Formats: sequence, C-alpha cells, structure tokens
Amino acid sequence: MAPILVLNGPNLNMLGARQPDVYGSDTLDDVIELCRKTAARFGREIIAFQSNSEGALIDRVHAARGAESAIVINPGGFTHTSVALRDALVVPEVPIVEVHISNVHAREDFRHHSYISPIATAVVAGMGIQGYAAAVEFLCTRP
Ligand code: DHK
Repeated sequence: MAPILVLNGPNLNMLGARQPDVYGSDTLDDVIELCRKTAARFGREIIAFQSNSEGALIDRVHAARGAESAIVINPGGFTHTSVALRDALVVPEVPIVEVHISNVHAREDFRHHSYISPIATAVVAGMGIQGYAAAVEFLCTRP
C-alpha cells in the first residue's frame, strides 16, 4: 500500500525548544521516528514533510494525490486560519487525521475552531506526540 504522508505546519520544526510546557521536549525528528516505528509494525511506510509556508504545504498536499494513501497533519496555526489548506486537503481523496499535540480546546478561544476538522476522518488532541502514533495506527488498521 502507498505510504502515509505525515505533514507538519508552521513552528513545528521548533518542537523541543518551543514552549516545552505546552508541546513537550521531544523534537520533530522524534515525532517522525515514532511515526516510522508505528507504521513499520504494520509493514507500512511514512513520508514526512514540514513547512512554515502555507503554499508549500498546499503544494505538498496536492502532490499526495495518487501517491500517498492517507495523511496525518498537524497544521499548527493554519488550523485556525486556513480555508486554502482545508480546500487542498480534499484534493487527494484520502483519509485525513488532524493531530494536535496540546488540547486546543483547553487553550485560548481562537484555538477552539478548526477549518480542518470538518473534512478530517478523525481528530486527535491533547495526547502529546503519542497522538501522531495513534493517528498512524488508526490509519494502518482501519478497514
Ligand atoms: C500546534 C500549534 O502550532 C498551534 O498553533 C495550535 C497545535 C496547536 C498543537 O497542539 O500541536 O493551536
């Protein structure tokens, strides 16, 4: 089966250094390694991409069409702002899992609304980086 695309949006390249009280001390490399190990348990592969640029994320989502079987995305701040990223995410016609490391619903009001959730198959929030592993496992085991 085609690989699972793991996408991370703005500021997630700073994981481990940025607000460790909120996002923990693991780095983005640790997240990707966790995703790879989880996928490998099911004989599946991960392709990882991170960008701080909305356009680069949209281009990468378009490229997933016909190439990847599912998408795990932490859209970072674009969660709460980007109609364009949401529109892009329906293009590949694959299951999408939206992941947030923190519990966005327990934080500022502006983090309570997601443009992505209505087009996502599933949403994970507040599980720390284990949320990525849960998302990958879900995608590897769903019928
Ligand atoms: C990450 C971000 O960068 C924030 O903009 C979101 C999300 C929350 C997270 O919890 O992973 O509001």
